Amino acid sequence: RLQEITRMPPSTSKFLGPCPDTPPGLKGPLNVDFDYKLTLDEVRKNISSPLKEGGRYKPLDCIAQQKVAIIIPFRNRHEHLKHWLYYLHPILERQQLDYGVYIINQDGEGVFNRAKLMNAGFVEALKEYDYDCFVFSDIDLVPMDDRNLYRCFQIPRHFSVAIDKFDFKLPSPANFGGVISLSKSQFSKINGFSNTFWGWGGEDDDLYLRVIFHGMSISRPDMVIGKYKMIKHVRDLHNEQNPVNADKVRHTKSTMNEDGINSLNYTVKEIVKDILYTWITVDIQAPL
Ligand code: UDH
Repeated sequence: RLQEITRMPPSTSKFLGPCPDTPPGLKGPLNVDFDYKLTLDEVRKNISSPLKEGGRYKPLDCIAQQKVAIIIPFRNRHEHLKHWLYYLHPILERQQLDYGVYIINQDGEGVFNRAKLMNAGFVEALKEYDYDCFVFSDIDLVPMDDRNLYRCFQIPRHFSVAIDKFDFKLPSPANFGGVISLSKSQFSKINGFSNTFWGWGGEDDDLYLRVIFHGMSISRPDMVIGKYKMIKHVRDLHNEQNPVNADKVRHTKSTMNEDGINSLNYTVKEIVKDILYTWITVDIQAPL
């Protein structure tokens, strides 16, 4: 027995093959509810994946096909964060991703800017690791089927196509909000999100147009695999619907190449590494 063990190579990592296209451990449809009460510490204890500090994971028995940064825009949604982490870490492990979770926390009480936080997340995640795929996800959306693979595709991907709040129907064919992915090159090609959509609305439509105006389209899972539960909430403070935003989308074509990753400015106030996530507080110069 001892002989057998000593004959094994000292490190098996260089002998690992690529992970299969279809991860073998997926469960399909999942039960998702938000009725349980757990503290963040209980969530930490509950998750059996061998996570590394910063909410990082990679499969142990194969080389992941993609390196995926999950970027979540955030302010004052701690209950939602717990639910998201509780459900998503086990799903992402089963999906055999080499991934990291980035919570991009908007500093201060100024007007919220979801899209600018996404851009900051893209830049910050790339400082840490050579990610080739970016999943941008709202904190309140949990997939109800783990076959909805959080990875990148030949064209930008829209994951959250059938949300319970919208009767499991796609609100419009141009819908590109909620949970989406773009590869590093797709995101760079469109110059990321706009930085100028303050308050609620429009930034997801602007992103959709950026994709279309750069000659791409979007792909989606079917309406069974693309089911989501949204955590119920009221409208947040300082994220009122902004009537200016709808009009801005009419100018996307002329503004997109000057407004985005290439014009992004923000300052990092704090980076905290938890076992479940990397928490980055950013000052995005929000108007009060
Ligand atoms: N977000 C925060 N904090 C905020 C605002 C937004 O973390 O104060 C993030 C969070 O990830 C959220 C995402 O930005 O999931 C999108 O914002 P949203 O949830 O406000 O947008 P949604 O379209 O809801 O989901 C709109 C208001 C719903 C009012 C419902 C009244 N029944």
